[in-house]
Amino acid sequence: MLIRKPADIRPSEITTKESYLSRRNFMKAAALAGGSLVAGEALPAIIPEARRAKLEGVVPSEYSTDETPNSYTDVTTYNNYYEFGVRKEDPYQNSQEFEPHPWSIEVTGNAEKTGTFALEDFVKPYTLEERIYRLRCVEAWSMVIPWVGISLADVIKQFKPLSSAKYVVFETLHDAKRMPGQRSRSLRWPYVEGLTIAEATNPLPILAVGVYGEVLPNQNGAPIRLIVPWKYGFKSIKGIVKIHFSETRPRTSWELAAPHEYGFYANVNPEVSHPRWSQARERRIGSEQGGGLQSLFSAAKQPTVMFNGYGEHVAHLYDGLDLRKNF
Ligand SMILES: Nc1nc2c(c(=O)[nH]1)N[C@H]1C(S)=C(S)[C@@H](COP(=O)(O)O)O[C@H]1N2
Ligand SMILES: [Mo]
Repeated sequence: MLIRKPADIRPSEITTKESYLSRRNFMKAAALAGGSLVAGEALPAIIPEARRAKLEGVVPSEYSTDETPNSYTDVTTYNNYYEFGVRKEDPYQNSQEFEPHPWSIEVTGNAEKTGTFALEDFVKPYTLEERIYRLRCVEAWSMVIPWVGISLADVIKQFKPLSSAKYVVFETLHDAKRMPGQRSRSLRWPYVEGLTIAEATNPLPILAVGVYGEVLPNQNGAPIRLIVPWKYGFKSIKGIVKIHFSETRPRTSWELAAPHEYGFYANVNPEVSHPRWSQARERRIGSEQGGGLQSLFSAAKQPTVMFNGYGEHVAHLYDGLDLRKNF
């Protein structure tokens, strides 16, 4: 695996892991001391338009993992985002010209409230939380990423879905002029993903607008993308322009591309192999471990955990469901 260093990011601009972690500990201590006080004082979410702008009023989340996050370079140069090309380095290399502002999100379907909302207005009512989550790609690699986002459950409740809304469907921007990967038929466009209403209203999923305390880089799905930490990475759709409350289950992009390989549920499951490879183990991405024992260690595969380790929060969603059939 070859990871290129972003040429136009000076090392001084990259948040060092040390300074980042000490800030994180400070935030944790503040949260423990102040609890709701800290959350109560959070500013309404404002999404600045400048690249790498800091997000204000971010509060730490109880759902964060204690694992050490991957470096900023790992998180922003090793990506899947077929709208900008199919190789891991393509999204970083091909998305820098992309302008994600202005941006609006259309909410349609079986809900009391629907309409088209400017990104600002869409995000404003909610608290920005830092959620450090593991991301497990179906390709058997993983990272730990300090996302910043808003609770998807809070957003969904606000639109008051009707009882006929059984699924929440998400769509990525479809604009081949701005997304060069869409000029090829690597997938059927627009990219579509979906969750059951129970999954979408579970406390874990977020709509991320930032990473490492800053606005989302284009390659990570700017300006807004989904994060569903107990599912394979492809469920975490980027560049969302549409949210639809549906009575019927959507046919998602990866299901359409290869139905035997990518199921609708896509729950991380070490016992159910992808038809072409095992899901029992995973490789933690690590390009900046500094060589020696550490890099040997990080290159080694580690066992994959059921539901990516989030079982206590989500296993009940699948009671009585055969997870081999419903993969
Ligand atoms: N629109 C869109 N969303 C997408 C993808 C994509 O190709 N297009 N790739 C998915 C896959 S396979 C993964 S593993 C994650 C990667 O997210 P990251 O690059 O921020 O780590 O994004 C997901 N979201
Ligand atoms: Mo993935």
